[in-house]
Amino acid sequence: MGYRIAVVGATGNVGREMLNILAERQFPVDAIVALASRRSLGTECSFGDKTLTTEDLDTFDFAGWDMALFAIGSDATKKYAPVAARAGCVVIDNSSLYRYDPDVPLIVPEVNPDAIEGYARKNIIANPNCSTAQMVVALKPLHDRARIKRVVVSTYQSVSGSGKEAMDELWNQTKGIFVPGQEVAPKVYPKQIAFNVIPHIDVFMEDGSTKEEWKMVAETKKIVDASIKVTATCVRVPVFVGHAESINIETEDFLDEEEAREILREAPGIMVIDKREDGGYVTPVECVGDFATYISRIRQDGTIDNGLNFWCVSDNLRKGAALNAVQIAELLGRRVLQKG
Ligand code: 2RA
Repeated sequence: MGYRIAVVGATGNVGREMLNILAERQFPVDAIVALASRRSLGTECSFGDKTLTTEDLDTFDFAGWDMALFAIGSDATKKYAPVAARAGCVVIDNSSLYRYDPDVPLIVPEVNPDAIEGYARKNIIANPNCSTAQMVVALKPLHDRARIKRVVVSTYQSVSGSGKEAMDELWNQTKGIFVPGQEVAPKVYPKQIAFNVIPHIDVFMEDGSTKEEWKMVAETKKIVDASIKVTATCVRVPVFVGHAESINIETEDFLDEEEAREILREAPGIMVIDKREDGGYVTPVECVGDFATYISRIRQDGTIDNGLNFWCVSDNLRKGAALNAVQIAELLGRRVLQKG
C-alpha cells in the first residue's frame, strides 16, 4: 500500500530532481503523475526506469491524490496549491509563497520534524529556500548544544538556483569569451556571470539587503529559533550546481572546534570532511547528486569569546529543494498518512 503522489512542475530543474529522488529513495508509490503547464504538455520525464508523460496541471483533478510536490513559481502556486489542498491532497510547496505564513509549517525534517503536526491548518507544508535548508541542518545540532546567539553567513550560490536559462547563460557566456563573435550579453543576471561573482540575488529591500538575504534570516528564525540573530550576504557565482556558504556563529556557551566537529559528525544529514591539508574540504562540484550537507573548515573564531567558523556545501537542487521536499513527504507518510 503506497501513496498517490503528483509532482507539479515536473519539467523544471527541481521537479525533475523530485522524480529522481522519489525513485532513488523507493518512496512507496501506488500512483504518480507528472504535471506541468500547457506549454510543457506531453514532455517526457523519468521516474526511475519508467517514463512519465506530463499532464495538464490546469485541468487536473487532485481528488483522491495523497500528496502533491509543487516546484513551480509563486504565482502559479497561488492559483493551484489551494485547489489541490481543498481536494484533500497535501501540498508540499517549494516556492516562497507560504513559507512565512503562520498557518503553514516550514520544515527541514532533520531540524523541526514536529512542525508537521500543523499541516492540516491549510493542508499545505512549505519547503525552505535552498540556501536556508543546508545552513539550518548544520546550525541545529550546534544550537542544541551551545545555544547560537548570532549567525553571519556569506553564500556562494550556483546558477541552477535561477533555473535552466541561467545555466545556459553561464555556459554560453563562458564559451563566448573565448570564441570571437559569440559574446553573450547578460540577460538572466544584471551583470556578466562568467568568471565573475554577483552580490545580488532576488530583489533589493528597503534596508539595502536583498530578499534572498531576508529569506535566510526569516526562515532560520521560523525553523530553528526566533531568538537567533542572522545577517547574510548572498552572492551568485559561476558554478552550475551546488551552493557553498561561509558561516560564522557566536554561541551562549563556549564550544571548542573538536567538540563541534564531533557533534556535526553525529548529526543527521551531515558529512564532515575536514582535514587541514590540500583538498581536505568539500567544494560544490563534489556535492552534486548527493543527499548530504557537507561541513569543512571547522575552526575557532578567536575574535570573540564563543565563536566558530565553518564551510557548508550542498546540492541546492537536492537538499536545497527536491530532497527536502521528498523528506517532508516521507515524514508526512510516517507521522500522519501512514499508508506506506
Ligand atoms: C537561488 N535560492 O539560488 C534561490 C532560489 N532557488 O536563486
